[in-house]
Amino acid sequence: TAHNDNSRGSLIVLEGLDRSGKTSQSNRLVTFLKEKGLSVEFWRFPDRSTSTGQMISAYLANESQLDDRAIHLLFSANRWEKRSLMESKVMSGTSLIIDRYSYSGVAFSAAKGLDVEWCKAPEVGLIAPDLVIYLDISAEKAAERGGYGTERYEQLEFQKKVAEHYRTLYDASWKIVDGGLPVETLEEQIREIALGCILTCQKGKPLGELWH
Ligand code: FDM
Repeated sequence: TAHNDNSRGSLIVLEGLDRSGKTSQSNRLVTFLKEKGLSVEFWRFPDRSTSTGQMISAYLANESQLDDRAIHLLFSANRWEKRSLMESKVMSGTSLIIDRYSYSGVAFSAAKGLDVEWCKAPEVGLIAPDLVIYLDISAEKAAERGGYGTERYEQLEFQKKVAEHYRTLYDASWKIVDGGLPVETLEEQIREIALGCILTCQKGKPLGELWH
């Protein structure tokens, strides 16, 4: 993976249900890419460190109540806050491995019954990922993995609805992997897919925007 000085990095998103293994696979991928000498950072949404992130965090912990549309827009604003930094990182050659993005935004809010097109609208104009790796696992199987925590949304029936909505968001940037595979097998698959993407971006594939 030769890296010339002005080639751009990649925006790679991992998506999936709660307990699908996204976070640990994201971390493993970041470690691997760093060991290869690539410039890479791990990001996640929601980014709980900003002021919108703190409102989101309180909502998820059931410490505050918010209208479904209000929280949806906060999640979106939490991504908009990071848009310019994201663009400058990627354009200066750093790849970002991101745990959740606009697909979580739409799938979780739509699972509450909000209109999908309404949910997508505030995401339009955010940077489109070069690659979305979807860790496919049934809600039942995810729930068996040591159970859910206590946050809002960590419930079987709700997660089933989220899975249905994720399915409607698949597009050409998606690669679906089997979240039920052994960790190392999955890690290997993800490495290969990610390296392919990084190479394509280095060769000059333009950055896109959601939601075209
Ligand atoms: N979530 C996450 C949303 O509802 N909308 C969003 O835009 C994003 C990014 O927040 F249940 C939900 C998904 C999950 C919760 O995510 C917190 P983490 O990955 O557990 O922090």
